[in-house]
Amino acid sequence: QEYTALKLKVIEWAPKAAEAIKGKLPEGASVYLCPATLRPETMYGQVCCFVGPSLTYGVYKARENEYFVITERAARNMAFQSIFEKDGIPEKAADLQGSDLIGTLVNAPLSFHREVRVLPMETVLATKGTGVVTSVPSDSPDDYATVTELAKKPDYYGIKKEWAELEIIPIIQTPTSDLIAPYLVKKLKINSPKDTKQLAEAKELAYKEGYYQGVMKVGDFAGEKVEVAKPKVREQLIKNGDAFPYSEPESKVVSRSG
Ligand code: ZZB
Repeated sequence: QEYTALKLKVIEWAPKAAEAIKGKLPEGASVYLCPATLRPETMYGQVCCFVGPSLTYGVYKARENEYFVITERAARNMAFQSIFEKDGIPEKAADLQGSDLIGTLVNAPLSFHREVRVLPMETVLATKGTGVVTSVPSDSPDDYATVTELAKKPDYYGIKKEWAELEIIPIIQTPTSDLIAPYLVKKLKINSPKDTKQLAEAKELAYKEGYYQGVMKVGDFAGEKVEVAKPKVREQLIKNGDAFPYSEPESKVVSRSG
């Protein structure tokens, strides 16, 4: 799988995360949460960044004064892809529990919402990508189901309701809708992030329709087909230093096509 790993710069740490990294990073270092995505063209629609609350993350040194928050598994992969200044064994500055990160404020490159919060997603897999997921509820049914659930029970999830209620802006027009994910979630009667079977079906439909029939509604490539715009948005993100290529070995268990 060839992912695009995005760099979401930490603006303000949640109190527990601040505590956990205290004294462990050089003064003035930049720290980024790095979600891996297959849909760089949807980055205009980011509304939050998900972590698995029960997963463990590390703060890894990428280069002088630059650190990435990702799973250890992802750090090991990156260390072999010349993503870090030093190849081989990744250098870890601190450990962070996913739950400690909830509420952290990050910058979201390209998004209409310049600053978004880190929120919990129970279905984040430790075995895929970086364990960090950027949330685009306009085009990802899983993301739409999760932000809907979070906004319903903010106290239960230990968040502020408004963190889960950022406006969902249409990014891609398809023959059925310009908000394909909410459309499919309603159509397939998906009530919660736990409806995993229907969500898998919705995801497949959203991928296919978005990729083959989608047209960009926003951004520098508005009016262009998604198929054409996707690599252009990716290049732009990488050129601006907001993202980097990250690949991981194809695994039967975690692959989308199975
Ligand atoms: C933004 C985005 C926007 C995504 C969209 C999808 C969609 P896949 O398809 O199963 O191979 N993802 C990445 N890492 C994880 C993880 N560790 N646990 C759970 N989900 C993860 O997975 C690739 C997509 O799954 C990634 O692309 C990411 O969400 C999420 F409009 O990033 B995506 C129809 C999907 N649309």
